[in-house]
Amino acid sequence: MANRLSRRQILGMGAASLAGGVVWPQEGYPASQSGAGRYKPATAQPKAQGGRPYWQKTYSGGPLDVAPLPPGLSGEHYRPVVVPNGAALPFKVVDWVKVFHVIAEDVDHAFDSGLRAHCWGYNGRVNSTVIEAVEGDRIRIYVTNRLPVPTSTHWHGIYLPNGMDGVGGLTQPYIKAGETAKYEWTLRQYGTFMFHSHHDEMTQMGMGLIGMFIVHPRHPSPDYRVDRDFSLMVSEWSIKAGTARPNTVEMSDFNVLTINGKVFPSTAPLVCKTGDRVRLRLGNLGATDHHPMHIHGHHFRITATDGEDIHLSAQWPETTALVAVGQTRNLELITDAPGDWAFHCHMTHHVMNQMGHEFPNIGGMKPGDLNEKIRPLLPAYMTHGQTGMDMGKMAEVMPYPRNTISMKGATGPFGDYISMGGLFTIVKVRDRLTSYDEDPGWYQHPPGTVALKASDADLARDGINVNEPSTGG
Ligand SMILES: [Cu+2]
Repeated sequence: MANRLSRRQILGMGAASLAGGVVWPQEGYPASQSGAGRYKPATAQPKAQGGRPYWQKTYSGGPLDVAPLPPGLSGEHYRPVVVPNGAALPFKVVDWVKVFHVIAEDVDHAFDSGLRAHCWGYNGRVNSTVIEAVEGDRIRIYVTNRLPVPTSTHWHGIYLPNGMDGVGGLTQPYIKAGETAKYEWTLRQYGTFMFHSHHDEMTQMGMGLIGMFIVHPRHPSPDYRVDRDFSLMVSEWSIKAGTARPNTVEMSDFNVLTINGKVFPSTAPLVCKTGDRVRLRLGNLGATDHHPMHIHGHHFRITATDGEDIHLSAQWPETTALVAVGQTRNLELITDAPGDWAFHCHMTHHVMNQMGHEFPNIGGMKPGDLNEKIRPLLPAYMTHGQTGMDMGKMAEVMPYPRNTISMKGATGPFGDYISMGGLFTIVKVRDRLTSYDEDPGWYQHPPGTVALKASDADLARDGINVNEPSTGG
């Protein structure tokens, strides 16, 4: 029984905790140490018993009656995150309270220059409106519902009073069409979180009612400071070719995969300088798919989840991080290799644009003169994909319906097609930049560092006979 606390001890702890109230860590608190800057109860935590530590942290941010701190201000207390293809929501300060106004509404959204759809979004943007605040801030968020149906807004991963949790029908009444609800609490943690509709989620999140919620630490450790801090929300949609409204009934066959509501080539590049410390904050509020996000030419460390920072000794080096539905992951790296580096989901179907999947597998089929026979009837006909998906060629010759980006990628620096779409963007690392806000164009490779067609001289020097039978190793 030595390892167990007596009932009296437990009651005593509770009383001490209540009497002691709660304080914030003092200025200079080593936030990178255990607890990572979160505020702590004033009373001492119970020590490990019998050499066997037992769970002693708070898992919900501790007591609610913490006094707010002065509003943390951009430039003074934090460096704002970068939101490619999006923006942070403005706020005003009223009597030390940060006041935000979230508006759920119809948005005519462009996923790319070739595809628009009638979506729902927050404050005129789809998936790319970010709420940004600081640990210790008192925040008041008004949510105005301009949709034709009821909604509610959940603050995903955030410690708050139960009645502010935003689960329609469970913790609050619906926000009916035309109504405005008021949420208010004090932020008692920092990290990468999200917000989304929590009423008829399948429809409302599928229509676009999702966003990132970034909370900066009140006392950041030196480790927290990065040169580039990107907020990236990934999601998935079903929009059949030729239509202009997401099909939210779809359960598995998604064909438009987005970062901050955009597909490649409309995803804004992540512009960095050589040697920058870079944080990629990823969130996934898609319907059903988890996304293994992969970087080229570098590796990153997974430094935090939406639960908490991961201690340095436990950070996991990877080139691919799985971001499951409902998760956030902070990835950190040093961009020390100049170039245009792909950063994308590694599920091959998630880097395609608006592909339909309802056709037979004709890989390896010999179409003969089928194309020529059919073209008098259908001038742009091409047998679909017998040697793969040459998207550039298909985009040129295939007759697609209006408002469709089937197979669309982009022409790259060598004049060839980059056969990617969807969950794909480019980390552009440069030795010199005039501005982080401008696309620096394609990378200019130093001479001799591009894989080009081998010359006859190369082949002769190295004794490569391109016609010799392959040995199979
Ligand atoms: Cu994916």
